[in-house]
Amino acid sequence: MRSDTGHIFRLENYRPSDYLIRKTELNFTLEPSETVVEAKLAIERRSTADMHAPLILDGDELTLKKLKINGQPATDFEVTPDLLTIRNLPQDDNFTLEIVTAINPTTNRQLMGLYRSSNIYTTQCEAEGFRRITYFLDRPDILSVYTVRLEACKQAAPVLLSNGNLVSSGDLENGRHFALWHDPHPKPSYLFALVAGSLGVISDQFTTCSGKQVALNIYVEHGNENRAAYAMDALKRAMHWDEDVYGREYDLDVFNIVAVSDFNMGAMENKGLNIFNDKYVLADPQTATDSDYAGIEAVIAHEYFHNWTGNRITCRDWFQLCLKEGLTVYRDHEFSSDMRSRAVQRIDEVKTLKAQQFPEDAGPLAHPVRPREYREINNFYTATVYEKGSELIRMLRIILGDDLFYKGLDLYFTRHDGLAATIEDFIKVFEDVSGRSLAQFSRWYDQAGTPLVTAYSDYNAATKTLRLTLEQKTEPTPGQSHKQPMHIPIKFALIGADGKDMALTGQNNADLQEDVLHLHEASQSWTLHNITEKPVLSLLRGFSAPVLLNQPSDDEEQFFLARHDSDAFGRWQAITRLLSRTIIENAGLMHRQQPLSIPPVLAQLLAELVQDETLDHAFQALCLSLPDEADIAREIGSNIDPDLIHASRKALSAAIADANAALFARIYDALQDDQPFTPDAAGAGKRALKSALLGYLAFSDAAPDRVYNQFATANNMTDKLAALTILVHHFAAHEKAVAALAQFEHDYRSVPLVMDKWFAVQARRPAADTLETVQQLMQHPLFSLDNPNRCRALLGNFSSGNPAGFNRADGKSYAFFSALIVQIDKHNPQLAARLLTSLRSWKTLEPIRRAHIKSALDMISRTENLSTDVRDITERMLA
Ligand code: B3K
Ligand code: ZN
Repeated sequence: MRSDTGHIFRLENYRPSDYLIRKTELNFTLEPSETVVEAKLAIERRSTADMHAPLILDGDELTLKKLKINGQPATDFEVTPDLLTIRNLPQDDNFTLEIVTAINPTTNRQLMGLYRSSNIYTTQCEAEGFRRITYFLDRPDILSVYTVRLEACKQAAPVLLSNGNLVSSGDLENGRHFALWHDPHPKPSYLFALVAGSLGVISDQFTTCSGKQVALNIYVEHGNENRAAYAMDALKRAMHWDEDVYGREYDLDVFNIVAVSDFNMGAMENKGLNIFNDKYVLADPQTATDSDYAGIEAVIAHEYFHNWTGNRITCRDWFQLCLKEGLTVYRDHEFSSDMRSRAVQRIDEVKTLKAQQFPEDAGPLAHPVRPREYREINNFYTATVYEKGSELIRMLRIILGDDLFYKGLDLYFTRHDGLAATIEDFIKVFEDVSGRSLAQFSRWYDQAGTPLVTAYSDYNAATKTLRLTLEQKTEPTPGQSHKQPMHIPIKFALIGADGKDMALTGQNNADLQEDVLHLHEASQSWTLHNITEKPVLSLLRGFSAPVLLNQPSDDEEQFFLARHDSDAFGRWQAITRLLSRTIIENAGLMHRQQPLSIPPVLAQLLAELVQDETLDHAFQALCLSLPDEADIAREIGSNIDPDLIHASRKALSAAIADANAALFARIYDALQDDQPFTPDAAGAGKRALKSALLGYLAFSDAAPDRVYNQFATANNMTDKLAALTILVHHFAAHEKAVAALAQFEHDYRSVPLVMDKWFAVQARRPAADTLETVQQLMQHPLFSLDNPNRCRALLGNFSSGNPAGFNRADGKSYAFFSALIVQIDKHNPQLAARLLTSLRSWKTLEPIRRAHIKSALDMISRTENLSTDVRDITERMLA
């Protein structure tokens, strides 16, 4: 492993490279334990560079076999596994460099660079994996045209793929064969990919808007071919959508996707050759849940959309990561909204943002959407860069309006096509098309932390005016003690007693569009005229800005919004607020050993919602699901006792279940059907509602049998897994739960992605002895610390999906978990560092647990030879 240098990379130190690599020819002689890589690079010295500037190429664990300059063996160079420095280069500004390296794909357990997974050679180069293949200027502003020749044993690797279009292929002596690929689009090294092995394939075609035929292939492990149809369908829909909505056409003859089982993240957008984690390709009704289907649709689209936002226009440096990621997440969110229910999609997005990004922004790992410094770039593929990055694009669209937003993007695509760009370039296109300054808006990229917006309103019946005041405040974050006011667009409406939005025309205020308040100052007021009755305020509609909203308002107003807000998001927000308040209040009462107080109107509200036939099932399911324990913990913010939150939340579920037992049972029964499974949004909504109801029915006497019945009779994985989860989480020791777990294991032993669900369900059981269960499951023959999906299923779900079970007051889970992080770090630092971020909110826990976590982090910190990845996260968490 590359050793930790402790070096900190800073945006302000960016400078262009002295040399460019115009062409890259690679020849791979693929062998499991020694693959030889011959690189021939057409180098150009920049006109601004010093003639004597050395050429310093990045490497990582490389063995140099040969080095030639203009065909002659090089003499003046220094080489280590991590660096190749060449001096006294030819006077001519253009010369060729030939580099031969040898690498071992089989022992590469980091899953970066070239590695073998289930006998398939595959690569992952983003962010800095290409330097594990050959010495190179491994930085995103070095764009090169690649020609790649692959050679391997034909029997072991009948499929040979790389980026671009296939030029030629054929047989060689000794049972070997080759393929030659050429990618005409200059690209950074992080988008290089190759795949070689024995794979099954499903194929299709796409005709682009200008009539070009594109061959589409999805390669999978043999036997999985019949589980790739949904991914193919999603790909074609994504290709159409990008043409329709953004005018973006695909630009090669072929688009290949390969699904592999050992992959550090979800997928990778390599030019013309996307490589995916199995999880985001393989699906059929028997093995995939509705959320798996939605995930496949979103990730297939996301990687495809990168072809323009990321590949054709890439990032100048890694500080600009959000340039491609935030924008592409925004695009995949919009795609999913168009494919499914927009309101439900938006609520899901906000739930994810709040669950993943808000805690990051509120804790020791907080960083701006565009960080200014990093020690290990892999640690910055975060919810802040991705999800908050996407929210910034959404705000930009609200601020500019649709027309200027699309005009700006068109300009971005023409002005920067084929280049490596920055956030400043991106902002500039919108300033140019609108003639407006976006200087204040740009602060969103540089200032970390979630702004808290407090709203006050004052209605004057005599003057028929409403005075609205909004204040914003952002708490200090690491390295940023002073925060400046941001431009925050707050969508809003005033709702009259009849439950309808009031008309808001002619308000004559520059910072008030029809339905948006533009907050620029630390505190700002608006006076609205001709308001004929005291309205109820619906604020932050559609979650128009990634802020925390503090709106002093009584429960009555929240109930009103829960019933009448015409914005579905606003409605859900009001319901969630009411449910959270109740759980928090009762946690306090429990702590003081006082009787609980659960207003019956809450159960009544949910009963009304579930009977309202104008609402779609998915939305009803969202309203019925109580806020997660982690959501509640975030609302409380400090001195958290996860046991109290768990108990209080459960008490509220029980009370709602009790009050609505007959109604919920009736609706649940009415939702049963024997229609064949379809993965569309309507079917998914129905299943979500059914399982939300079943969750409440778990509190009734007949529960285990009823839940087991859904488990046993389900014709799809969504229903089956929902039932299994309820059985295991509510009735762990009950014979039905034990039987269901055993049956599930028996039925799906040979399907790793489904076994991940089996591991996850057990890891998420909210009980003190889940630690022992997890320890036992680590001995399961199908568990492996080498496989990221298995680790995330068992250890990720335990540490970040089970607040009550993981946070045992005796601290034993923390000790166990931290020891494992150290162990995983030895072979897969990225995975270890990512898992470790589960502890990012540790400072919000009550003092006893906090002290235990501190010791666990101290133990990691004292460990020698930690990777840069884990050292960086540990030190920032302890700072
Ligand atoms: N760009 C990749 C992520 C690479 C992560 C490297 N540590 C997938 C994506 O965002 O589409
Ligand atoms: Zn991406």
